[in-house]
This record gives sequence, C-alpha cells and structure tokens, in this order.
Amino acid sequence: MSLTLYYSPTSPFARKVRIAIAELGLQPELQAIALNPFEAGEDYWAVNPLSKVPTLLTRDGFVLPDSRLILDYLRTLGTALNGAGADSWPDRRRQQYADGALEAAVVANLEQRREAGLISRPWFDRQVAAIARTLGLLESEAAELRVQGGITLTEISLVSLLGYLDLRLSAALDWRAQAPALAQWFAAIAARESVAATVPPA
Ligand SMILES: N[C@@H](CCC(=O)N[C@@H](CS)C(=O)NCC(=O)O)C(=O)O
Repeated sequence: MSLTLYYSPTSPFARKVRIAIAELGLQPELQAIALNPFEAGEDYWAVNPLSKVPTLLTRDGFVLPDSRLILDYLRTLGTALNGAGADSWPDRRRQQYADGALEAAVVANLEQRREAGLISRPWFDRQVAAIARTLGLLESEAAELRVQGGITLTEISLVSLLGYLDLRLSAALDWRAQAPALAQWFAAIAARESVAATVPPA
C-alpha cells in the first residue's frame, strides 16, 4: 500500500496534508514528490489538470486534488486527528476561519508578486484586513486550542496559516502584536514533531 503526495515545500495547503500524514504515522507508505505548480507541465496536468498542490494518490491510486478532500480521506485511515471536540460545530467553525484566512493570505501573496504596475493595493489591503479580523476572532478563542495530545484539523489549519503569514506576509501584518495568545500557542505547538518537520523553507 502506498500514498503519493505532490506538494510544494512552501505551500500551506500542502503543509496541512503533510502534518496530517505525520500525525497519522503514515510516512512509511508515503512517496512525496516536490514540485512548483507554477512551473508544472503536461506530466503534472495529467495528474491534476488544476495544476495546484497538494494532490494525493490514494492507496487505490485514486486522485484527490484538494487539501480538504485529502484530509477527509486521510481521516479514514486513522484516529490521530480526532482530538477532543473534533467535528463539533465550534471546532469546525474555527477550522473554517483558519482556512478562509489562509485562502486570503494566498490571494494577497499572489497579488504582491505581480508586476509592480499591476498590483492592486486596495485588493491586497482587503485580503490583509480580512486576515487581521479573522485572527482577532480566533485570538478570542485561543484558550480552546490544543498543544499536546490529540489535535484536530483546526490546529493543523491554524499552524499552516500562521507559518505562511511569517513566510509571505510579515511585512504587511504584524500578527503576533495583534494576537498575542495565538502567538503563544504557535510558539508552543512549534515543538510538535509534525509541525517542526514541515516548517516552510525561508
Ligand atoms: N483549495 C486548494 C488550494 C490549493 C492551492 O491554491 N495551492 C497553491 C499553492 S499554495 C497552488 O498550487 N497554486 C498554483 C496555481 O494557483 O496555479 C487546496 O485546499 O488544496
């Protein structure tokens, strides 16, 4: 049995999947293939015509093209992501906020990478403001976040979001100043093996 993961080391969506695979102890059957989705060609498009990462080939060789879908599948392979409160509405809601902020962060990064004359500052600022507001909400619920023992998809999404903010948006958003409780939680969970092993390269 094997799992094949197409990923980029800097992709926060792929990081969610990589953390989940580590938490579930599935690395022995993992074949991980690193690629840059912006430079991918026909070989990869034959696997995933969206040309995005992550993409997972399941144990049956079925192709799953999206991190949420992949995480749903991985959770059928083990129970490690069933921390207390997993699948409760409050937990799922926090996960959705973290994922939504992550989507806004990726949009903001793509915007700032455009040619100087094409960058829309209002569009970029709109994404950053949405992230800041959402972090404010999650900050007020930081006491619910887990560090030790069983975690859930919420912690995975949030770690991936905050790591990506450090990597790509640190000049635009001083998130630690705005969300000190999240910063404390992030510093604590950074020591977890699955988290430490998937830090994006600078
Ligand atoms: N909804 C997708 C988003 C995946 C995504 O946008 N990945 C980015 C890398 S962070 C990508 O592959 N971008 C390439 C492109 O947009 O062409 C998921 O959750 O997996």
